[in-house]
Amino acid sequence: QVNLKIDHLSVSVDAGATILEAARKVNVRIPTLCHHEDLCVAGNCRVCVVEQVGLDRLQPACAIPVSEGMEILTNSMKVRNARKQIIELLISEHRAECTTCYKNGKCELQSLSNEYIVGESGFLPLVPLKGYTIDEFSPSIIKDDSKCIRCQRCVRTCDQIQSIGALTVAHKGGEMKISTFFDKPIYEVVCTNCGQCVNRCPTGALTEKTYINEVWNAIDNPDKFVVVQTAPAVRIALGEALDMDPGEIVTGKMVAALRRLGFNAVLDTDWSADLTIIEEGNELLQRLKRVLKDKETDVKIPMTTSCSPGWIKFIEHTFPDFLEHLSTAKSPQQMFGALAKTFYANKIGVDPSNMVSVSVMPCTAKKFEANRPEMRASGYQDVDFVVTTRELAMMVKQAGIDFKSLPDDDYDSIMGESTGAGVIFGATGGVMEAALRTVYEVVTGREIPFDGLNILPVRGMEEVREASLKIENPLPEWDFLDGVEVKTCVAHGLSNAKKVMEKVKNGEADYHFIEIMACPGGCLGGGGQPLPTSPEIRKKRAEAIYREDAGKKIRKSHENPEIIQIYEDFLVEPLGHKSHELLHTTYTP
Ligand code: HC1
Repeated sequence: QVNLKIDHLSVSVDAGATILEAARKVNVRIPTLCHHEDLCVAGNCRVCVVEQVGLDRLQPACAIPVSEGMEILTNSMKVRNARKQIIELLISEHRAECTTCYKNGKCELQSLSNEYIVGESGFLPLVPLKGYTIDEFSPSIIKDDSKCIRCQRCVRTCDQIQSIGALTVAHKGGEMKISTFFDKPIYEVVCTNCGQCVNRCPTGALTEKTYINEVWNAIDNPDKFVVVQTAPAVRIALGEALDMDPGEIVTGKMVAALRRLGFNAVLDTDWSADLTIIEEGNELLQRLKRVLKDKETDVKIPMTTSCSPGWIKFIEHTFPDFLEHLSTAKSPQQMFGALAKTFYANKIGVDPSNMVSVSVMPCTAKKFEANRPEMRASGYQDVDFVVTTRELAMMVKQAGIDFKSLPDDDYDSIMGESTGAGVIFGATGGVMEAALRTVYEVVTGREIPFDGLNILPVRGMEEVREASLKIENPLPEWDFLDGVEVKTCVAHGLSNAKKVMEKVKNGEADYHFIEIMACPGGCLGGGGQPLPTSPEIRKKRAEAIYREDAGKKIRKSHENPEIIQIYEDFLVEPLGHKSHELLHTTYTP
């Protein structure tokens, strides 16, 4: 332990802790910009400077480790003046169009300039804004260099959390900028559209591309029937953007809000998550049969999940020889979209050319996924517009809805009923848990032997988790699985996906099934979720997801009555002809 004083308050912290961490321990707030809890220290914005008694030079609190007997002043006149000048310099190079900026009210630079009353800065007229680029080509992300303060949070996110390096630092000194390979649009480089950079950008330099106006136009058009689906992880995070605390479950209020916004049908991606389990679970069993029983050698095991579009883009770029390991099942968003404009349109008597399919997702990559050429199985674009959790919150505010006082409404039917297995898709390990609940029961005729259906080994925030499950006394059809230890692996964040895939590539992994989600924590930590993000916030969202699961009457996908019904009415059987036409696809390098 190291003992020091922060603003005359005594504090003890572990050796190696920074001044910033010590200050937080005694509830002293030091402002930061380049610092982020998820990322390594950069120390390049200098906003966190503090005074160390006995030293002339100010110190960046985020980068300097504590030492015994240190005395730190975080709020002296010297510190305040320096901080104000640093903020003024940042503002002088920033296109400060705050009132019209998408990040207005959520911009960390804006908050600081407000706190330090930067209105009368001498720097403002001195440093003219240079020529800048606004890259709007991507369907998911907008990069506006004129608002970049070069803190490099995005660069560190792309490198450390995602192992991609699509964003890099180019040039030096005053010319320094955040760039891409040959300064190409992000749409043309190895960006996976995950939006983790957007979540950590302190200003409006990186934002999601919004489709709010397109959705309002569709709702206002009397000739259009507008259906909306809501992803699992939206219901446990939307409240954060509407003055509620992290971890509050707002499923019913969200449904009520969507109805008041004017959507014609409010349906649930959790329903198609249940459907995904049926299709993907059966695909896994078919692959295992072909390998273990029929001794086929060209069938790819381990099979990996395929619902995270950032992960799909990553494997396409980074491990193109392993694309056949991906399950052919489309993501729940896209299964829903394909069925909305076929099965559902037919059921309610709406011409699919007059249907507009909207999804609310925690994810920026879902915008890209909806636009992929593979996603037109209905004969139309299956999902027309994707809005993030943040965009939905904005629509709720635009409509003047008092979200907190809304009643709890129920989803419409059909394609609105879901199980606990569907909702846990939103947390890392959830797809695996949902699949195991169903697959084990299909193979043995018995419920999976975990207390209360909670398969704890696949839960949690550990970067890579492994779990195995021994099959004993299967039903006669599956006797080749008797005694087989089904080995599974779960990874979240693409740097962890890379570690797992390197093992697969090097023949060091004997897994049967791998779940990969592109974002830290899974979709609950997606690039479209309310700001800010931190390990603590993601933990609260995960706890909420599992509470939602525990509170569901039905917690296994194969017991969802609306899933049973669609096989009876339309799909006939898992992996059947209709399923292949609408619910499965393959990706080519
Ligand atoms: Fe996800 Fe999925 S869980 S990918 O994270 O499989 O975005 O929430 O909607 O499609 O269901 C996201 C979340 C989401 C799909 C489902």
